[in-house]
Amino acid sequence: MSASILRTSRTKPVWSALARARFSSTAPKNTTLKERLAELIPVELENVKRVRAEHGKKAFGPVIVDQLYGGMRGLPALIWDGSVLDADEGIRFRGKTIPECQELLPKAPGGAEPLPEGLFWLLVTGEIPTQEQVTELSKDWAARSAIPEFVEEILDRCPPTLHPMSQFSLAVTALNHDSAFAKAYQDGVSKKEYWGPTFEDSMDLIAKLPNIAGRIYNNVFGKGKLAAIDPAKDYSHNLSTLLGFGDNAAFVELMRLYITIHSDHEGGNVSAHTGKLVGSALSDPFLAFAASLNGLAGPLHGLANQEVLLWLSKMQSKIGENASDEAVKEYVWATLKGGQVVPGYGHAVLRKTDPRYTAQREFALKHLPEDPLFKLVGQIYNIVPDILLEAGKAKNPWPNVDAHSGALLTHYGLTQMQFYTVLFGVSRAFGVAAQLIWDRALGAPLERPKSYSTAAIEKMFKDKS
Ligand code: FAM
Repeated sequence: MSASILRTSRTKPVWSALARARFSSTAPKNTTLKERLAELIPVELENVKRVRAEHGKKAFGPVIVDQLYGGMRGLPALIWDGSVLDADEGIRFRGKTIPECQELLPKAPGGAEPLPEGLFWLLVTGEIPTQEQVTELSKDWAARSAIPEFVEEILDRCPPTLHPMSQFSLAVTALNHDSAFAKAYQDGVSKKEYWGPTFEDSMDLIAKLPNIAGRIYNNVFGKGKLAAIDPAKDYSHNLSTLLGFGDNAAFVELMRLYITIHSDHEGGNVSAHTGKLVGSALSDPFLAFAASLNGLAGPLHGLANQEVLLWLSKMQSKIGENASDEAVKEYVWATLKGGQVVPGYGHAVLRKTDPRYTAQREFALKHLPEDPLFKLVGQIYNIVPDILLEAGKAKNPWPNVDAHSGALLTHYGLTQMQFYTVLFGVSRAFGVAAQLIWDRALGAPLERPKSYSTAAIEKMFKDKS
């Protein structure tokens, strides 16, 4: 290890930083997120170098031809540090389950749900920040939250019939106008310094999303003038205020939980992988995340939260509210027989009930146990898995995150289902941004996997036989 790497920018020995980073999960006090990153990056660079030296030439699982045709399921192909998804257990953010995050991350005064600011710190550093560090992040994001006037104009000129996700993606793309990374690159910044402007863009990106989401919501659903960000309030509180729900303490708590659990789901899902892929071309974080949003807008991914509500309302208009189990079963079978998927059920990786579903169910049991839509979601949970098993196609018959979220939002009056994926997108920025920062810090290369034609595959095996 070189002498420069043995000492961090704050002249603390690297091994103490390494020990803290790996064996203690609490952030050292009196440091900002950027200062802490500056300490951790040289340590992690050394760590990656060691892992590659020790294991770089080892095989990491076989690839079979079906994986080339089958959407690359299970193919080990990416590094993603913020979270890892286990098929049975579900997501862990930097090694921590959702209940552990709920317990360990700082909360708002009087609140019980984690502040997403703390989750972002955890995703970036692997450490649990102090209450003060989280408050500083809230203030920093509030200070960065304004969006340029021309982006406001772009949004104001969108027809209300343009889907909120398309508007969201347009606005995030346009933020690239002020990208610190794009400017630094044009100015000839050294590769070693890429992470600094990427960090600044990532912070700006997250900070500006409430103003974009709020403006879309107000424009599309005719809610009038947008409220202002309050620098004394946390991120979720401000987002809630911009949507018109800031006075509802339970809704604000829901937003804290919602943003935390939707933030990251390892690297292979469409939105995360797209952000990483586009970022690998050194497109700035705004361009990379706009691409993530376009993937999230697909009905098999993030748009499923809208699809679930649509499916539930169609069900209610067809078989009525308080329908019998038999009537619900018939409706589910009709969906399958019509060649459609049951939205909110199944997953490409998970093979058990999604803990993000469970976290929302627990929230509902605490805050809205008698809500009719929540009860319907519970009734469906008791019916759909058996039907999917009997139908025999889906590898996972259990519910995912999207089966539940719309019912909670509807309860508090956020009934505009076309908007639901925008909230998912606000949250997903946390995970994508955290990885983009590390990709630039560790010098992640351009992604360029190898593709094959069917003819090439046939020829390859013919030549071998
Ligand atoms: N309803 C009906 N059929 C389903 C199904 C569902 N919920 N889930 C899977 N299948 C079918 C699937 O369409 C496929 O059929 P074909 O062989 O005819 O193509 C078969 O079962 C095998 O699929 P799989 O291997 O179990 O799942 P995949 O890994 O291919 O796909 C999902 C995973 C999530 C796209 C799929 O389960 C699905 O379409 N679910 C409904 C949409 C949804 O809820 N998406 C949100 C996922 C969420 F976690 C997120 O990203 N936000």
